[in-house]
Amino acid sequence: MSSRKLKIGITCYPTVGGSGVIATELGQMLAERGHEIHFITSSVPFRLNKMYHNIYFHQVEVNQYAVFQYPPYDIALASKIAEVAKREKLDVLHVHYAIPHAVCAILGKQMANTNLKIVTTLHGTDITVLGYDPSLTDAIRFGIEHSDAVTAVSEALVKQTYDLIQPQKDIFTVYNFVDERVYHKVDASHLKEEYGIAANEKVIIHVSNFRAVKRVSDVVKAFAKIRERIPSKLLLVGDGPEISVVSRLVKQLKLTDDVLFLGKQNKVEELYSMSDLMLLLSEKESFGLVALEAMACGVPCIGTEIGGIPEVINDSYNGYICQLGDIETIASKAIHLLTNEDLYTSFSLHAEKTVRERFHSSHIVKQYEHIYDQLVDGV
Ligand code: GMT
Repeated sequence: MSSRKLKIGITCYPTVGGSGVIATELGQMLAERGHEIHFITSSVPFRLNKMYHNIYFHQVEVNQYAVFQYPPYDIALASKIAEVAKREKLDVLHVHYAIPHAVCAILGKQMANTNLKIVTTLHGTDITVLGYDPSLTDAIRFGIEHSDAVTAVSEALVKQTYDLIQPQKDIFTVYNFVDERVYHKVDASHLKEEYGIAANEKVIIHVSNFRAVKRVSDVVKAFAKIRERIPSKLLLVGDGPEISVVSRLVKQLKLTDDVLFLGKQNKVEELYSMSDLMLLLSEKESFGLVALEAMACGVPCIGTEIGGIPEVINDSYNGYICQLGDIETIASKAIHLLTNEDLYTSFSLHAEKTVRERFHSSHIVKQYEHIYDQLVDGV
């Protein structure tokens, strides 16, 4: 346990999404390690579902005034950061996303006139999407360069940030993690039965926010080919803009009985535990937290050679890496794995081992603590 107890503010998007999940889990684990945590967000983070005496929540409220065409969220957040930083004497503010959170943190620090240290974690969407919009590049670079420390969730994202934004700043990779107390294999055989899935059927799972970049249609197309050879069901977990396109494709391919649309779910660890394989076939993905969650439950993954995915899924060890859109290869690798028991068992064990050895929460949380300590000590 770190000897120094810090007062740490955390700002993130509190709604469903990997960055919000990581920010919240990190806050909880830091609290368990004795730090005082102050979430400064627009609503209570959705994963913050346990009571901690040393976690506080400060709501950012955005008032609607007729004179403003858009509600001034960024100014409201900066003001709240200033208020909390001053009153609570925060040592560190850890923000997730350069835009708008790092920029708001810098403004809030100036308003408060304190020695607050700002740590920014890049999660990908701000860089991969906004980095291509030249009107925002300067703002992202400003947020990065004026943070005291910057981390990114994969080596690929570090590289992409330098390529697209060219900041004059060191960016360190700190990988994502899962709470191993939650994500591990549990007995979910009853659930399989309740979903009406026969014992001999394999279960393939995909979890995402159904944005176009997640290429959920490729998941369905690959599943259609797997289904021709192996009795199986596809679980689609999550919701988002592409859902109607995907459900149309499922009908066209006559897979209605074999694809289960489960919508947004909370206890995903039980769904992973009843699954045999995860497909993550995105065209943009800085890390792929859902792959790590599945692997922690012993589920091998097939992912695309995109962004940080190959840093999580190691080809032919705990899963397979395929080219984006190469449905034939994705399906044939899935069939090979699902029909070869020894190979499957070794991939499944390797998946759990990878999470334990490379992405263990205690190891990752210590890396963040080390960054905070160095900043506060002025090293
Ligand atoms: O993938 C999304 O659309 C959500 C986004 C978010 O902000 O939560 O996910 C990003 O951050 C996650 C946590 O670090 C990563 O696991 C995802 O790979 C990353 N998404 C993209 O890069 C597209």
